[in-house]
Amino acid sequence: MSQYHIQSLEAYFKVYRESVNRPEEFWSGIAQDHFLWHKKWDRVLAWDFEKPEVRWFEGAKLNITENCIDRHLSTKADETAILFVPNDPNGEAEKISYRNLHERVCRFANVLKNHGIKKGDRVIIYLPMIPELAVSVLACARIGAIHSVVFAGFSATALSTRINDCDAKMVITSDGSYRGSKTIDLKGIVDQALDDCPAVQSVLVAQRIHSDIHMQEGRDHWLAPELAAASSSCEPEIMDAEDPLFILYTSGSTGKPKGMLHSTAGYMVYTAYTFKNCFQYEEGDIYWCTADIGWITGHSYIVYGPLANGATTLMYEGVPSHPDCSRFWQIVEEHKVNQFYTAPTAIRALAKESLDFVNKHDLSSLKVLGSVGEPINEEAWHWYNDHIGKKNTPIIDSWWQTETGGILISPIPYVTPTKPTFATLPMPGIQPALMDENGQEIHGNQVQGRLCIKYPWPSIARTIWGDHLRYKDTYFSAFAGKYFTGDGALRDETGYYRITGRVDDVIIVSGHNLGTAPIEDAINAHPQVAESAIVGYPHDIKGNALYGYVTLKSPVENQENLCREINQLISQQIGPIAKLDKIQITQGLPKTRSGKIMRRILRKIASNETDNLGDISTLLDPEVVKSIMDEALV
Ligand code: 7RM
Repeated sequence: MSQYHIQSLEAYFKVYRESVNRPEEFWSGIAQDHFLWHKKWDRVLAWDFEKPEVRWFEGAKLNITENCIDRHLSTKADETAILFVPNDPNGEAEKISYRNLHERVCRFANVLKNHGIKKGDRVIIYLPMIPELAVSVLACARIGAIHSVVFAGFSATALSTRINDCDAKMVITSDGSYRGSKTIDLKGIVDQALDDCPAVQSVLVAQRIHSDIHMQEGRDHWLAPELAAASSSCEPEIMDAEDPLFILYTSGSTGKPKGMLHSTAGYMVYTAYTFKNCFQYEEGDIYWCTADIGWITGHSYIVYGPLANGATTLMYEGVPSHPDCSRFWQIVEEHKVNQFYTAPTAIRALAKESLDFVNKHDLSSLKVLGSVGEPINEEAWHWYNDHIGKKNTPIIDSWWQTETGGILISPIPYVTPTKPTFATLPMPGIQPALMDENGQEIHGNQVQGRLCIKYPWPSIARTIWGDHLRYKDTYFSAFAGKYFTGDGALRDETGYYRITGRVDDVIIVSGHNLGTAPIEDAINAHPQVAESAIVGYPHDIKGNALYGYVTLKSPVENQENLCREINQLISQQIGPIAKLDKIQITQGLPKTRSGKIMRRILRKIASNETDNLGDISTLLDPEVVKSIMDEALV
């Protein structure tokens, strides 16, 4: 008997033990009972982290869209699969039932076929958060084409790099997108990108903003008439367990983006299982993840994980601040959202604003709050807990990566007691290890090191598209026989994990290992501070000294006092060793489009190495960099 749904701490420990002692039995039990297979596997797992090579459920045959759509039709055809909430606050939400989703995916799949797209072909999807985005992802999966979604905030250069890297034959886009009160000319960006992409044969264009765009004869096609003319049934392509499902690009610390390749069966099983447990999703619940489908969070926890469980997944087109900063809470109230999953950067931005935005809405439907993308600092955790969760809604601080496909370390709400800033315990099947600088595993509790995973789990990325050597070098070379995450973590006295940030964020000051997150927590405790980021810069005596960039909730008169108070807080909470040598009050921090602070750039500015800042094209607002360089230091 398999344990798909964990409902007590006792059950968690039991299942966890089994999953480590007999991983193959554990995962085949989960896979067996909860999915639709055309043929079961011959072998559960084959792996070798030296090569590296991982294969799950080899020999099995399936189609992931049958698992996400068709198999729910007999029981919930009229229930809502996707609840689409448009950018326009006066616009009406659209309920897409499982029946309707099935029809739309089939039509779209037939359009792809009509354009010559076959199993294994790569299709780039560059769309805003509109239903066509989810539908096109599933349509690719229906016919075995490999989708690669590029977040529709990336530039033409970033887009063309990705199109060329995976040799895509087709691009799916829209005339434009709404972003708050603005519109963005997506088709114009695609046109520019395609000047450098000779292999692209066709472009499908969804109409969203009704702008006047250029359509290139023979290459560009309006989507709507083609969908209307296509058949509404499409037999799923029967895929092997290890056939590729998608490529998703993630930025490396240097060089070109890495096209992480995920395969079919393991990804499906793991995202479905973790969705069910990490969100404790129950029949009838309304689940909302605020990420964009252009990120892994959207792939796994807006589309595949929820739909594989027959859930209702809310998809929001807009931004948190339109028409004002109450929008998220207004949507939660209006649609009675039960599980809400967002990023620390969004929480911090909203926490800066008046509490009236929150308090005028009824948030009593909420049962689970999630956080992902960055370490969630104490202050943001408490704000989320107190004001959104009203102190009685568990926060799951879920740690994972594009490479891991699904959540690896996270509390299970109502099961795992939470602890601010701790991602707590590994999911079943996940075997973390903390490593020291000499490559030795650090055993026991109350220890800190580099976070590795010792054993494969079903949704680990299988390779970097076109560059297996880079895959090996990046993830399997630092520590022999282990997957290296690039993150640092500590394990507390009870075995809970706290992710301290990328290992390159660890700063060694006078021989002391300082993580950036705890220092930032101390700074953020100051009532005037909105956000902060700490980096190291070379120092003759200490080796490294600490440089803090701080943004404020509102301007202060006496910056020197403020800086003194900040250092007092750090001294109290961590110790004088962690006091900042320099503090810069700044207008903004350089963030990637998914909300991660790019410390690499701040490090260069702090070290006066501004000649070569590296690639800043993935920044949300590249202008911020210049203003940081122009600001005077305190
Ligand atoms: C899901 C996602 C991965 C990196 C990862 C970490 C950081 C993500 C947390 C976190 C602390 C968390 N994929 N990260 N979640 N750090 N606590 N709960 O974000 O590929 O875009 O980024 O994000 O550094 O390695 S990602």
